Amino acid sequence: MSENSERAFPANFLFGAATAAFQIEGAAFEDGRRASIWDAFSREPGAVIHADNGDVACDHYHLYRDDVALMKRMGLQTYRFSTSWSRVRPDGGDLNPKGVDFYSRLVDELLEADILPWLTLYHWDLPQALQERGGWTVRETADRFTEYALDMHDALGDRVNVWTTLNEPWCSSFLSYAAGIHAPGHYSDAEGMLAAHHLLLGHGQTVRELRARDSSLNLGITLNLTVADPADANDPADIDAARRIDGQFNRWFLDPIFRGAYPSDIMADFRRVDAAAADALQAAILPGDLEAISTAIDTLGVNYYHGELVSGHAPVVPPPVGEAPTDRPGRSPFPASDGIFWHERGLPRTPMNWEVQPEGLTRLLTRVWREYAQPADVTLYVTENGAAYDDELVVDAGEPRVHDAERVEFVRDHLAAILDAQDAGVDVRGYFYWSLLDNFEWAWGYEKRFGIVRVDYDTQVRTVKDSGREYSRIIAARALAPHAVPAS
Ligand code: GBH
Repeated sequence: MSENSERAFPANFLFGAATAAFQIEGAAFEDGRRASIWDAFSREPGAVIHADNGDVACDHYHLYRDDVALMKRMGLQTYRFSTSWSRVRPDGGDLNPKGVDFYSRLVDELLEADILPWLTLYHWDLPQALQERGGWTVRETADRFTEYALDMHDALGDRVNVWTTLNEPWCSSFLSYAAGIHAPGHYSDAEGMLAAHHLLLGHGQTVRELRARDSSLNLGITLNLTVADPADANDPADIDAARRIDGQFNRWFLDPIFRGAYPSDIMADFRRVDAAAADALQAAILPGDLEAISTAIDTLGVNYYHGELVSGHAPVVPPPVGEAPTDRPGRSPFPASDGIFWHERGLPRTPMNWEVQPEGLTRLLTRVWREYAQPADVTLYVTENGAAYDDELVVDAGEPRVHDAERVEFVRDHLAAILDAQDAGVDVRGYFYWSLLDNFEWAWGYEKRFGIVRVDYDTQVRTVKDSGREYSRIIAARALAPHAVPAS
């Protein structure tokens, strides 16, 4: 593809940005909201860097009108946000009308600004009361989730068309119940497997119920997907390592949703490493579950950050470690990662130690389109993609500015990767930068800044970064200009 020609996006392509309730709202105990697992976890010593928590965050609960006005000025066509279960049903059960009302006002504000609301029902903030009854390791939580979803539909179904059940169930199962680094911070492979199943069940039965209520809704799920490459494409041990990482990240979720079956090779791997855990999982999969999980969806959201280069052999040059900044020990989130090593390939890395690999997005979209989405008549959107950089606020000609040149390039390169996928025949219809705002980056607290808008956590002042300005120009032009426009 020529570097010098302007590359236009199709007319139906949507440009947006994403956030999540716990990461931006604050007002953690206002208007009847009660603790979620992240409120509880962030209070455990050593769980979150600097003991940061979500009590105030970006104070979006109070500043949402200003934030929507900012999105409008930036030219965003759509805004992906999540609703907080513990605001709406503070104990997981009874409805809190004040909590619902916040989302009703937010949606009205978005519609007034002509911004399409893209609603996610679960972005990791389970009510703590439900965790105390077993959280996602118990089946009841899937039923409570569907009830909560139906409450949200009662309140917003007349104004919200796009409904995403879950954000990244891999994170809210394996990272949370097996690796110990996300709430509730457990260290059990068996719990991770059970949580993943009950999350998927909650997804499937919610899609089924919402579809029965209103066939015109656009229903879907967002997965964190990756490209797993063998360090040596001719080495059987490396190929097997890539198979297992692909299987545990991608196919473990894609296959039940699109094909109604868990991948048998990974099920066998789980059994090989922990037969008791595999037995517990098999016992939890009841007749009808996979039919529910594979209920037809309209939209698959793809969150892409980086790929994985894996091997069956120890590396000569080990890559930097990318997770668990905290005092808590971290475990592997992959039950069957025995004998798998990550290798260094010399790609640039962000301060999260994540590789910057835009071409991985092209390959990922192409593969997911051909193997899963196209045969099922499902539309693809990139629902998250972004990077943390060590941004600095400067004053330039009397104006506050953030010259985040690396993020400008990151956004441009990933949008180009989407255009490359479209050139290869992939129907991908939108891009949401993660994130609109700097926000609570889970175990990293407020230390890592992903926003195209800077947040000053003392004053709550927002400053659009150079990347945000560039994104606005791209949206206005609906095209990638040949060279990075110099910061104005
Ligand atoms: C997203 O998840 C979240 O949806 C969002 O809330 C978050 O703020 C944002 O990204 C930035 O982190 O192989 O164990 O080293 C991130 C998805 C998937 C990215 C796993 C890191 C490597 C995990 N993550 N990946 S590991």
